[in-house]
Formats: sequence, structure tokens, C-alpha cells
Amino acid sequence: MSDDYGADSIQVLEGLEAVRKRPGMYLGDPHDGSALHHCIWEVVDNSVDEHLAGHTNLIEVVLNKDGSLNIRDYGRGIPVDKHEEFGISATEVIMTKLHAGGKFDNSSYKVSGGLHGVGVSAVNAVSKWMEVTIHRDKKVYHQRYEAGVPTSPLSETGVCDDTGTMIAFKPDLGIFTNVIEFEFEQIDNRLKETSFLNAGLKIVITDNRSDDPHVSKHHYEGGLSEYVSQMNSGREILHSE
Ligand code: 0RA
Repeated sequence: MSDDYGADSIQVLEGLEAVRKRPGMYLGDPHDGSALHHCIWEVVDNSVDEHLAGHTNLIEVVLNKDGSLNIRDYGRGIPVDKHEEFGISATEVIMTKLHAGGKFDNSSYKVSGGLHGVGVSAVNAVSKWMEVTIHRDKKVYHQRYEAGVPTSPLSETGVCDDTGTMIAFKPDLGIFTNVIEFEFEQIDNRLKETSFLNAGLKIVITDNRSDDPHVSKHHYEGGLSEYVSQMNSGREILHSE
């Protein structure tokens, strides 16, 4: 049993090292901004999955002055119970073990060039630091990681009345070059698409990097059809439906 744990933690470290050595294999080009922004889509997709499962209608994205980014949802919260197989919290498994969640067992899950679904652990691996805060069962849980490695076990830090997950991370600039800052336009455009593809999901992006914070809100109760009517407004329409 303790041998298994040792073998598993070595596998985790090897997985994280593989991502750090060849980020392009997991996240896209680290030298042109694509891997950098893919980190955001990867974390947001987990919150979108919580929306698709019917547990959150709001995702908040905040760009911070120090180059870090927060993504928060009001879903069930990442499970915190002790994982029987690995002897650590389910949170730590999801946050550090490559492909945790069994998503890769299902080949039909792989879409958009095979990049979707590498998991938050791949983003963790290329982050100088990542922090997860979970509201679940009336309690607040927290864990921090550096280059994907936990700096302490998951701990209980307080109480709460709501549920959800907040993930904050700062990209490791030893890995990303050329484009090393998040681009608001790119994030805003992509998350606008995410919101119209997910009817009823509200996505709020706040850019706190300048002294004059910028907030952008996307919310299409009617999903794609509402987006189309918005694009058509003021134009002559060929087809009413
Ligand atoms: C695994 C199982 C459950 C929820 C999640 C993962 C989850 C992951 C993320 C990542 C960002 N936000 C998230 N929210 C939820 C289900 C847990 C249950 O059955 O209560």
C-alpha cells in the first residue's frame, strides 16, 4: 500500500515533468500565446462542465495585476474526500495527476484537435503557482501548488454557505516566451463564444491590470439563436427563423 503510494507520487512527478518539458504536446505553442491562453480555456472548460451538469450559471474570470488569473464557479466544488487508491485527497489527484477524471478513458471525449481535456493538472504543471479554493459541505478548503507540486496537503480554512470552486494560477515564465501576458480581447472573444454555445451561462471577465478595471459580461439566455439575432440587429434578415 505505501509502496503503491510512492509509485503513484513518482508517476505524478513524471507526468508534471513531461508537461513542463514538452508543453507543446499538451497545451499548444508556448512561444506564441496559444499555450498561454489554452491554460485559461482548460480551466474554464471544467467550470463549463459544471454548468452542463446543471450546477452553476455563473463563471467569473479575473485578470490580476501580478499576471495571475482567477476562475471561479458556483458548482458543486471539486470533491475533497480522501482518494482510496492514492491515499491523498481527490482534489490533489484532480489537480496533479495527468488526465485524472477518467476523461481519456472515453475516446469520444477527445475533440478539437485532441487538445481539449488535458486537464487542470497540465495547467498546474506550467504554473509558477496555482491555488484551489473549494466551497463544499459548508466548509472552505484550500491547497497551493508550485510547478504542479503541492506545497502542503489540502486543508480546511473556514466555513461558508455556498458551493463552488476557485482556481487561481500564474503562468511560469520559464516556460512561456514572446506572448507572456494574457490578452483581454482574445479572452473576451473566446468566452463570448463559450457563453453563446452554453445557453443561460453567464461569464463575467474583469481585467484588474490597469488602474481603470474593465468588466465584460456575456449571457445568452437563448444561446446560439439569441447570438444570431444580436448579429442580425439592424440588418435585413433573409430567414426569420
Ligand atoms: C469531479 C466530480 C465532481 C465535480 C468536479 C469534479 C468539479 C470539477 C471542477 C473544476 C472546476 N470546477 C469544478 N467543479 C466541479 C462532482 C462532485 C459531486 O458529485 O458532488
